[in-house]
Amino acid sequence: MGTALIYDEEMTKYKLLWVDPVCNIEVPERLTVSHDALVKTGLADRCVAVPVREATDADILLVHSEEYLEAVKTTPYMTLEELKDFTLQYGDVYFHPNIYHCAKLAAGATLQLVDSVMTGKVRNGMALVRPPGHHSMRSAACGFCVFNNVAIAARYAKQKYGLKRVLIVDWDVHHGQGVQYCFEDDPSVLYFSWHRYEHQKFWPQLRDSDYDSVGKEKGAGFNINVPWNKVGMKNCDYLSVFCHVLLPIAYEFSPELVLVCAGFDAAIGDPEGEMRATPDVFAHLTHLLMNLAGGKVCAVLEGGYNLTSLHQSVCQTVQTLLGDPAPRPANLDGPCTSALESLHCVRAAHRQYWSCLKHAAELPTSNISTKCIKVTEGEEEKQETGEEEKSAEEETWPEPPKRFPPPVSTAVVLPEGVACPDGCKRFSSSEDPAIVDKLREKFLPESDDSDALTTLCSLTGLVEEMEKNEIRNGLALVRDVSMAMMCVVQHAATAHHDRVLIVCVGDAVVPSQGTDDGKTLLVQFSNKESEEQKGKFHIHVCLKKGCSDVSGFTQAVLGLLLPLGYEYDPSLVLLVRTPGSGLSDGAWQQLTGLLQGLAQGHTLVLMPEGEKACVGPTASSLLGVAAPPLGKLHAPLPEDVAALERLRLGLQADWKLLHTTAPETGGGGEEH
Ligand code: Q6P
Ligand code: ZN
Repeated sequence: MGTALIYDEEMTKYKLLWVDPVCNIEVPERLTVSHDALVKTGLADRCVAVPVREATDADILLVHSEEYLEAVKTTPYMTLEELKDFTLQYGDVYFHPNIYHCAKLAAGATLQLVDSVMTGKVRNGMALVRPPGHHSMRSAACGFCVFNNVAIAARYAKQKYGLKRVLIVDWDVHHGQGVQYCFEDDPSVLYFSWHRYEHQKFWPQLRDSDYDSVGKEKGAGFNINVPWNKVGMKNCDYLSVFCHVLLPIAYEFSPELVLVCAGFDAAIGDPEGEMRATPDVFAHLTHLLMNLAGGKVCAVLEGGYNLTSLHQSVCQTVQTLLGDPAPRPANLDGPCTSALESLHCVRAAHRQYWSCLKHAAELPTSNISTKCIKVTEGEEEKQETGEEEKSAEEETWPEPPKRFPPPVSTAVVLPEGVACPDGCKRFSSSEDPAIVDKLREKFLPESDDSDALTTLCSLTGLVEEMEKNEIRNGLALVRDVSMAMMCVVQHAATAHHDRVLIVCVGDAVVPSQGTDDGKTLLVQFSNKESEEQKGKFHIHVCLKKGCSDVSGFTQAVLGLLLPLGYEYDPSLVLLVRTPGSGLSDGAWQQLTGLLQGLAQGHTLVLMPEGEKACVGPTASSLLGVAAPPLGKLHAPLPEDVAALERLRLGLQADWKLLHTTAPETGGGGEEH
């Protein structure tokens, strides 16, 4: 199951023909540099090349009016003066004799991508297109957009494949108001957008772009706007919104297809966005979506005007779609105050629609929503002084390091008689007598269980191979998970793993000694009454029904474990499943899949010998196969919601990525 790449040079064959400082950033080179970078890095070769096609009138009419389509159809025959005039009736867009042709190809390319994914020809894919789409409306071009590629694709997918739920994630830095207007009253299409807003001072300056536009009528709750009221948002701000807004809602919604309005103007160096997220963040944003909808993710290019950060971000996205491990997330120093304000407002606005947000702070948002009026009425908000402000174009950032997938994806340590799953490699390390002696002394002092010793020996070898990046991840069936866990943790410390995240599912005797030095972070899920918190690095998540309630468990994973994991930034993830954890295969696969965004995919899974049946599903998640969808989630148990919220609040002092509220509105947080 591959990754589709859809591109056609024809879409570079139109450009701005007159002087217009607003439109001169939308250049053909945006496509050529992106495509060239994919070719040069060898990524294009690894994709399945799918040809473009022209969208038909019927396709276009799924979203646009006949009058508008007919009007656009006349543009190829216009003179320069007529084109200029035609352009004037719309905002921030230009026409060219060849743009109608390209707009048909852009929409058609998007539909080809949807077809390739929906028919199972590929798992996921990306379409590099011009003109972009998310601003165009039923009867209007806008913001460089002629036809709304992604909106057309959503309607097409619903019609042709009978889909009931489509998620559109718009990570472009502008608000795709065209998409919002198209699906505002439609609960079958969930639209999420973050965008530079600055209390309505930033283009397109719409009141409708604020967090309180949640959708209308039946579609109420299915439009999610995250307005950025300051520039300079960073990786941490983006990831925080994914963990605390988008992912919980998306998992509750359970889409059958994910469409991404993949603009890259939210990246550093972009003159439009003026944000400061580095290109590698798109690897994580992509990865975090790849376990939704059974992995059916279609990314469609929208904006992105700094040619360097654009091509770097496109490569990060495509490489992640191809399944290569994401780079370690860097500099997650906590979301800024303004981002936390936005986060708080969005969660508050949506709490009545989504059970995952039922507990969202009931704190006031009015002081934030009215700010726009205050700001436009009176003095400009004063910019913080101190550091010299750099213009977006002067920003510099290191090129994202090359991502090398290890030669072996998944190694397994299994007892004889348990078959090695397809695609995995059986692992055993040569038994160095010195190491064997040490292991026996430490872990099996008065036993001559040579099988157990061999297993421990293999585990330590496996950890070393992961450290050397020879093996990506691994899975072991062991007799005593607690002992194996101790052994791996101790060995990891000597094998130069700086930090190990231990995720323990179910009740196990976990070592409490040595878990407060920061070298390990232990997060344990169980139904055992939560004893008092054991410190920053030993976190006990207590759920009433343990891990058997999928909703509560998912909520804990998305809102607690992921932010903790991202902030901790481990070099190894140790995922431990204890006997009788009660976790369903589906939820376990989601957990396994999501955790691989950390530690460059270096996850070692330890499972009890009795759970042979789980080897197959686990291996498949480790190999990068998307987890099966969990289905629409019901509301988690109220007592679990309350307990999780208490835990999150208690941990906020130590972990900034757990914040969902700005200091003035409650909670902690810091200005960047
Ligand atoms: C930006 C228009 C704003 C002037 C303010 C899919 C891509 C896009 C288009 C942005 C249009 N000018 N300086 O459209 O969202 O990036
Ligand atoms: Zn944009």
